[in-house]
Amino acid sequence: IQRDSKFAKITQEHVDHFKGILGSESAVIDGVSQDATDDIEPFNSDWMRKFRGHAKLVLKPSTTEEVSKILKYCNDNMLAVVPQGGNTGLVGGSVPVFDEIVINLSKMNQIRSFDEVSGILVADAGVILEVADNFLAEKGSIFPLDLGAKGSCQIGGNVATNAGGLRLLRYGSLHGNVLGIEAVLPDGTIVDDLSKLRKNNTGYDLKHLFIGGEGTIGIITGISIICPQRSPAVNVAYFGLESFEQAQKAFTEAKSHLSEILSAFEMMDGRTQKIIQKVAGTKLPLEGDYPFYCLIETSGSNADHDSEKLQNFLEHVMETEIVQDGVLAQDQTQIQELWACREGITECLGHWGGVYKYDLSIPISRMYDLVNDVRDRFTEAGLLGDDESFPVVDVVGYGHMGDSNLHLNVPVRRFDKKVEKMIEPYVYEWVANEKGSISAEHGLGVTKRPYVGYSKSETMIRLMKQIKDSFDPNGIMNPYKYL
Ligand code: FAD
Ligand code: 2HG
Ligand code: ZN
Repeated sequence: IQRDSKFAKITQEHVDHFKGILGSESAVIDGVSQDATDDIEPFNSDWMRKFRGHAKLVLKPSTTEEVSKILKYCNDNMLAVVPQGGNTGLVGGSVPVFDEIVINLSKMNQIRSFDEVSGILVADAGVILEVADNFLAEKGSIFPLDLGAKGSCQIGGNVATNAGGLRLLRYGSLHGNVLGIEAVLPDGTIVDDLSKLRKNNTGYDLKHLFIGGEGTIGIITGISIICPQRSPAVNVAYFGLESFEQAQKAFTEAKSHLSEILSAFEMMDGRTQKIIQKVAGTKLPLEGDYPFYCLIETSGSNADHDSEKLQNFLEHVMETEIVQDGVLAQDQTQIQELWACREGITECLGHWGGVYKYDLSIPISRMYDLVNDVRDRFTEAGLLGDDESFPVVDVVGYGHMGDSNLHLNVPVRRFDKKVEKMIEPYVYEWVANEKGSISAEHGLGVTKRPYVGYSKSETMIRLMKQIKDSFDPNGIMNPYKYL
């Protein structure tokens, strides 16, 4: 793709104008007069170090009014922008493609209110997810979303990507939990829809366009979200299984034995567990080697009752040989150790240099067949192997099994067109044949934009374009992505 010449290039005059809006110099990082400075680098490259933009300007507004003034000026002057939260997105959506201005929300980090009776939290978009959750923990509540990047991702970024995460199985998606949104449109209009109502059937529910909108129609500056009671009793079990069929049986059994206390059901293949052992030195919880592992979390209100249920479940699945071996965390430290076997995978996969990532919704019975098919393709082509001469290190699968969401990852020693051509569009065709989705939770960004047609019809894409055009007629919001 080429830089769209309709966008203006940043001048010193623009920079001076933004310095006027934001007041302090620290809210503007500017490499206009020099070449892009070191300070700008982290805002230009994504978490995977796969995408690198060339922004010369990063703006860090502290208030919704500042965001409004910035966007209005950008829109009037045809300056393209990229909204940026914690920059942990995995589809290249949070960094510029060319010289778009980065509007980073990290200074908008205040909790606005919390209602202890209803559990409704209202907060700035730039609050870090873990900070929000720690705040809620003190009030006996929990943020209804949890994910491995919680220490750096922002709740506004989570909403903008409609992140799914580790507890969707229990609490549902952000489309259900987010009650209201405050956002700024490209022309500077502030949309104040920070509703605290659970029920409100008074016309089109426009907040849903911002949830998962990936910064293409406006900037989310605040959210209101319903937060459930934090369960005093949390238990985690980790077990090894002989096959993916057994993992499916274990899931069915978990639903029937643990029912209302089941809060997560995650699957990791044996390869991912070997990788975290090798790369991060993680001590694996079980002695033997198994092709599949599952992690179950329960959250309930009565520790004794829940432990007994989980213990009985574990005995049942071991007696019936659904599960080969298992372990139950005995304390908080062990809970974290077990979770690390799941949450640590993404980081370790980057170890060899690059990763091709596919985040897919697939009918549960077919989830792992794709991983095997892709691995077979590389093996047959002689591209996968242990030593440096092979570009592909391995083909692994893990993910939110309870939500039929597979994370297919292909760690590589170097990015290679030959490798890419073997997976794309193969993977997308495979998923479309199963009526799945080519992006279950990470979004479209740069990487999935060309392939949206595998999951959305022409009519749907046309309607999406109409929505984009009506919110952002100049196309300044996060260009070259999404659509
Ligand atoms: P960014 O990466 O900064 O931005 C993401 C997108 O949202 C970009 O398009 C950006 O333009 C837009 N955006 C950001 N803030 C705003 C805003 N205020 N207004 C409008 N647009 C905005 N995702 C899952 O769904 N489930 C997981 O389990 C999960 N686990 C992860 C684990 C790791 C280790 C990592 C690195 C990522 C993981 N992700 C997961 C990816 C996930 O999308 C992000 O972690 C998170 O939701 C993005 O938040 P962020 O603040 O970092 O947003
Ligand atoms: C997770 O569930 C994230 O850990 C990241 O969604 C998945 O890296 C991935 O493919
Ligand atoms: Zn995930």
